[in-house]
Amino acid sequence: MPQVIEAEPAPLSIDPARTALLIIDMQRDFLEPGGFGESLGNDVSRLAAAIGPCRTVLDAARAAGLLVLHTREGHRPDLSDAPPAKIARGDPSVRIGAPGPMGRILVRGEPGHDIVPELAPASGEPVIDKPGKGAFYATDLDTMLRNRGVETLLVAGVTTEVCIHTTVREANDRGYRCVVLADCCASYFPEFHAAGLAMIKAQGGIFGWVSTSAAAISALG
Ligand code: TIU
Repeated sequence: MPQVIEAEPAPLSIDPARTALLIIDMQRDFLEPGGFGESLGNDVSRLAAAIGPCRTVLDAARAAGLLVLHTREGHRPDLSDAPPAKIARGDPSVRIGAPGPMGRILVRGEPGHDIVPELAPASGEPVIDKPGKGAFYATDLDTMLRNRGVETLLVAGVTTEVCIHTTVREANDRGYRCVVLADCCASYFPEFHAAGLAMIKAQGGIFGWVSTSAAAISALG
């Protein structure tokens, strides 16, 4: 049964059977002190506000039987999939692969790579490990979505102007309709969060739509 979700620049009709919730990189490495986000000089406490709204949408999506997918940004322990240009940023003592209080920074299998407990994936929910900012680059996300007939993505996670933006641009070019849930996303820079959302919905929705957790829950309910 199609449902209408309130969004900008215009409401959107979605078919829940062809809609997926994509939660991007809600990992300890970005949200907690001692991880990758803090190693880049960021105030990681700025991302906490997205956890609660993400959880309410996650609960609603599970109750509605939506496909839920989670992504994690990170690298193989030998860093063979980490471009040297990506590693060579910031303070050398806390670069990707360096030891930290949550294990090696941005490395798969380390505690910091885990999704925060509030949003832990449930059994059967695909988890996509991605080496880049975009969730489609060097992953099987597109294959999974096409095999399930997905046409619309409800997008949540961090950070708005980096991994959310890159993923939404990749998804838009692949033909998916992206509805970015504003309060389920966050940035270390409030002004980038606001500008990032404005860019998505400008020009008649050039990359997608912007909505809220409440609107998504209402449409799924
Ligand atoms: N630094 C920053 O804002 N973000 C990232 O490095 N990755 C994601 O956004 N997930």
